[in-house]
Amino acid sequence: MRRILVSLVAALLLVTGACSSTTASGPVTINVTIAGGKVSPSDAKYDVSKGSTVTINVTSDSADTVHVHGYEIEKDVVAGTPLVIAFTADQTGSFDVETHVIEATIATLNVR
Ligand SMILES: [Cu+2]
Repeated sequence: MRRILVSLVAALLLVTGACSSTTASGPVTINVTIAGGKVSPSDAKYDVSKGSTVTINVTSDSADTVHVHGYEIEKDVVAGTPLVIAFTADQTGSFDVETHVIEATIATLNVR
């Protein structure tokens, strides 16, 4: 019984890992949609290799601000106008990407 449970948990981790996180080294692209006061993805985890380019494409139906913690990149999003934030992940650590108007966490970047 315990063994079944363990493999079930492992399978679940594999499935959720495949959806919400990318482990590949190289560039990371995150496509963000803010609509109706909700953000997608919401609280996704991304593994990023140090030195990789991170590109965050944001489209929103309302004005907001996107903040990449640690890198201190903060950009205003205009409703209906796509915003691109691109930077090199040259600091290691765990960094939240947030919206400051609807106060949501879009993603956490784990740079190592
Ligand atoms: Cu913030």
